[in-house]
Amino acid sequence: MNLPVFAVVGRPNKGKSSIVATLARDDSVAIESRAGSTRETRAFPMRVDGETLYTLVDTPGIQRARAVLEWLQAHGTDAASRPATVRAFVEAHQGEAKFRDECELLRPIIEGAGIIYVVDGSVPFGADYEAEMEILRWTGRPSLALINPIDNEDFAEEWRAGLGQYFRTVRLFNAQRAEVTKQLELLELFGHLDEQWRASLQRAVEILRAERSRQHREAALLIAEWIAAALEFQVSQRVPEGLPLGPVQKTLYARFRQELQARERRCRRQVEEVYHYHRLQRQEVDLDLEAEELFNIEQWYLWGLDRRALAMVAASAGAVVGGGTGVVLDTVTAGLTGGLGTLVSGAFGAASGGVAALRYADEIAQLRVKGIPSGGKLLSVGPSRNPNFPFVLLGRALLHQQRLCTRTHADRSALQLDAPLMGEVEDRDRRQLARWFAALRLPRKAGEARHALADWILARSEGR
Ligand SMILES: Nc1nc2c(ncn2[C@@H]2O[C@H](COP(=O)(O)OP(=O)(O)O)[C@@H](O)[C@H]2O)c(=O)[nH]1
Ligand SMILES: [Mg+2]
Repeated sequence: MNLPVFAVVGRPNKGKSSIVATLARDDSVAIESRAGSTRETRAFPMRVDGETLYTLVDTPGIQRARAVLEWLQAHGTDAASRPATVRAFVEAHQGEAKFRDECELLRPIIEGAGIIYVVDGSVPFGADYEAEMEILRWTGRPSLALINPIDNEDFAEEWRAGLGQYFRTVRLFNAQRAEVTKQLELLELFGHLDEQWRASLQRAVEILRAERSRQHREAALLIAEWIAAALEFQVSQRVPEGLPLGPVQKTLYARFRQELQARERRCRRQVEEVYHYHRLQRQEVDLDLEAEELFNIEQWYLWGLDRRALAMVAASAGAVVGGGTGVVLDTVTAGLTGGLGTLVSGAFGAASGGVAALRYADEIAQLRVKGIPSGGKLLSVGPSRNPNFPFVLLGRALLHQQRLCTRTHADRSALQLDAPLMGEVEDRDRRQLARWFAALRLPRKAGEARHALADWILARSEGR
């Protein structure tokens, strides 16, 4: 089958490699601020489930267009023979150092690739670009031009007019930030330019749409599973008769915290894999159980969870549970280990007058001490009963997922995860979430709640 191949061409440092990375969804494509870093032509196939849908070819920058065009004009006879003249140029200059880059970038085109010509919309158009556009026209291959607004769009209109003389199709396309819908539009556009690729590209677009939905679904399930697991997470340790409990309490709480953090990181890596990010750098802050997020009333406001809302949420969750007392209202932080307990009372004492607020705060992870028949004690920390805990986990997971969905594989900046948690959860949704979180804590209802939560997360990611 004749699969579409696109050669991405243009001057050095215009975002060619970035467009290849974005359209091939490949974060291994080399992108550098140094001009002339791409010296070889390299093909990057776009594969879904092992099937190649189309191929992007990254090429070195055009630099000696005028000399090439002079050669072509001296050797070309008529318009019909122009593509053959371009081929003759490549054959005649094969291996010559002077035209090395030009031969490299023309080769895939004379072998049948379509052309994506890239310019920078933040610098002015100039007549000296005309030689290279003319060469591309000589190849006779289907083509379109993309204006990449590297710093801004200041000269986009000027470019549009200039490019319009050489290309039937000109689009503004941000190499590093183009949304998925924009990427798919571009593929469809190319299908219209070349009849023989129309069917393949239409199919590619359908497969990519389906893949996107599958990715959102998998990510939603991973996040729901992580939150469900976090809500039942517990660590315990035996302490032989006669040994002091204090030191064990401390290490046990540290373990609880570290393992939760590790699980959250694991969930994030899995979600990144789902969206095909394999070498992301991140700017992230680990889940901190003593942190503001959980104990700071400001953060609750961020979620719309002021104390009254939280009490309501807890009460409605209690109704679902059917236990009368609900999940949180009656418990006090009695069981907390010293350090954490002090911290909680400190934070809330200062913020809102002590015990009343503590009642809503609940403990993050209750410490339990049980006698065991063989002698000694069993100490356990968790699971967390704090009503705010799953909201914080969800907020962090949604932020991470949203950042992944709105970036491209050309963006090499660190993933910014130290932003505030997302705030826009509607009142109704918040109450619904609280009910699912309560149900997640009940073995009989957990499965159903996990699915409901995953569906809710999925609905939020649609359209991204
Ligand atoms: N801000 C911004 N920078 C870009 C964009 N496209 C490319 N760059 C940067 O420009 C430089 C060259 O990009 P690259 O894709 O390697 O260009 P190439 O030489 O044409 O392949 C890199 O530092 C990119 O990060 C863009 O759309 N926005
Ligand atoms: Mg490059």
